[in-house]
Amino acid sequence: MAGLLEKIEEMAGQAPAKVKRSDTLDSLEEIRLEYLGRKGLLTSILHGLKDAPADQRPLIGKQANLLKNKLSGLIDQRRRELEQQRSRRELDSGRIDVTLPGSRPWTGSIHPLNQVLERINEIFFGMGFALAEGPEIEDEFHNFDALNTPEDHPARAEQDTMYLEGGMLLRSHTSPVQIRHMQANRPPVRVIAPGRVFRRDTPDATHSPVFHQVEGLYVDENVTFGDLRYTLEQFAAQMFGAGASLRFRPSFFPFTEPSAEVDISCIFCRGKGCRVCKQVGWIELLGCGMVDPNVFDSVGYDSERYTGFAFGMGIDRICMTFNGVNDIRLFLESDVAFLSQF
Ligand code: 2NM
Repeated sequence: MAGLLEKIEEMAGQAPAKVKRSDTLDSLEEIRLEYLGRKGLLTSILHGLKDAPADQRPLIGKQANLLKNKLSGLIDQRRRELEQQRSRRELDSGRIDVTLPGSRPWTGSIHPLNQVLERINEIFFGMGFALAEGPEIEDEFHNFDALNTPEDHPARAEQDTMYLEGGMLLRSHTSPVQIRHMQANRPPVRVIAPGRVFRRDTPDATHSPVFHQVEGLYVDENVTFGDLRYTLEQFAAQMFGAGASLRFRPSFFPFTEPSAEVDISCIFCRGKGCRVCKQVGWIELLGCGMVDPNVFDSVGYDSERYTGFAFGMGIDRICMTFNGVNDIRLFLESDVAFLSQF
């Protein structure tokens, strides 16, 4: 049975390499079972020894045992290596990699309308204006009568103004804040009144029954239309850049005389004409004028001694133009996906 010796020799040539190549503890165990298991190749040679010719038994037995010892030594060594690799991997996976980018916590942001409002406030504070605030629920006197608005003015109609029970209403502009401020303070007066205002409008992309205004009022002796123009031009330069120019168009408001509507040269095309200004080169910015003497009379100011200018602008439109927002309703919907862009 010279075949057994040759088989042992063949195994001795292959098995050690297989052990070295094994790269998992499972595959190493498979190799151990293949040779040294209860039905393994080497085990069955040792068991079959009694059938080999007597003169060859000692040699076959010796070679088989040598290989068995060598192989189990190699397998034990390889097992230790693989176990070491495994525990290193486990340690590595539990380690904190301080170079990994962190996960950013959610932070809130200032509402886009308030960003615009804060900027406007800062500019007028810088020119000596103070903040004035007042109630959103008003009476007809402060919202209309004191503002020289006649009984039959369309703005007073129920289809334009939101009336509440008991003759109260939701203010349709922030002018009543300035009426209250004048009632409580003597000239000189320099205030801006920002806030929420309400009109009966059917909501669409450009109309909202709730929108936002900043109004300004400057009363003293010798205040002129020139002061109004200079103040608004300073404001425009700081808000929109030194290149912005203003255009005054004659207009009408019950509470000012003369009155004007002011356009700003388009901040996107610098007046050349583009999509934003609808090829006109100008964008409507605000309304303004010299306070009507009747308004001063209704708050007890001497209209012979004092003059003043006032202006009012909608913040929502400015904010839309600034930010390329095409639907005014987005500002009131508290949609975090929209608001988190600002
Ligand atoms: C505007 C346009 C023109 C205005 C007038 C007053 C007050 F109270 F002094 F009479 N406050 N705001 C005014 C003037 C508002 O908004 C387009």
